[in-house]
Amino acid sequence: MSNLEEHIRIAKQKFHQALQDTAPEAWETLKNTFLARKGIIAELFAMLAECTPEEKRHYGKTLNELKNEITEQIERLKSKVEFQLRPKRLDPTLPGKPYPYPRVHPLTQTLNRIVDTFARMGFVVEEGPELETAYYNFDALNTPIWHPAREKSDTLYILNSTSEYELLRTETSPVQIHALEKRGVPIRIISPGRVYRNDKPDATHSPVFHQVEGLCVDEKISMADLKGTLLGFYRAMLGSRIEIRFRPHFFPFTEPSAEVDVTCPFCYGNGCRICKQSGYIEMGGSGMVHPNVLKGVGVDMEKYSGFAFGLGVERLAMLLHGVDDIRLFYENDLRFLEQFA
Ligand code: 2NM
Repeated sequence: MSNLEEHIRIAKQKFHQALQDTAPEAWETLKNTFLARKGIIAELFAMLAECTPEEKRHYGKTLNELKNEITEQIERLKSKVEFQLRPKRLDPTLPGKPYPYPRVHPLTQTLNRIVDTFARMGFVVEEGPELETAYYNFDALNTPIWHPAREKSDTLYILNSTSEYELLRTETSPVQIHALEKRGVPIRIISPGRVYRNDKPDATHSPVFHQVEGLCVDEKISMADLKGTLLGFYRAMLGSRIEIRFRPHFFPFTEPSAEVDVTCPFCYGNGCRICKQSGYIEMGGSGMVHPNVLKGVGVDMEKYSGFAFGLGVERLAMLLHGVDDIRLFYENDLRFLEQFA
């Protein structure tokens, strides 16, 4: 069987050629071709059957050496592939993945500025529940039982577990009643927070919005203190050229009451598209705390008087940033929010 030597030589050559031509990932096809039960090496071993004992010993040894070499090479390929596919370990020298830069929501930015401004004027933040009783939201605020604001077309009522009606506060004024009960007078607080109205959403209305109300009760507090406080506040928020204007109004909880306008920060009173040529923009309400409100919480009215005011956070944020639809603040569209870096 002298041509067995030639077959072995060819097989060896074939393997080295295949090793060069085969992608490492395809190591299994090499293994099948050469080492499988009916592969090339097995075929060569089968040819030993027709050899003399001396040839068997000689070629058997050569064949075993070739088989070992092929096995070793294929194993090398296999471990190379497995190494490349290994789970990647953490490389702390790699640059970090870009992470969205944290931004503060425009309403929160506005609220923070409002709170900071009043804080510098000596107001302390007071917070309270959003779920209220009619007593704190209406009765204690001198709102008569027949007042339209109490209708369920305006106020969102909730039947609680003991079958009594509660409501979602329509103002943050109930917080001020709680504070007066808890801390007494003198007091100088603002109460920022969420309030609820049974309103259909549109560009300027949302059933949930945010208010900041202020209350100052002390000896000899007058309407001039109210006006000076609001003037200082609006100038800090909108610029030192701002003036304010009080328009007589009615609120159950204040007497006298006034609506507060600021000169339009876009035209400074000359009239423009933003202020609809009026030169003014309505920003909130205010007044001297009604005697019935003070009486209700046991304040000595011979000694003390107070002013109160309320303003909408969304309204101010819209004015500051030229936003024309309140709903943009609640939709969480990043294309909108990312503009308030
Ligand atoms: C406003 C307008 C005017 C107000 C009154 C009180 C309280 F509790 F002292 F009576 N807090 N807030 C008030 C007064 C709120 O919002 C438009």
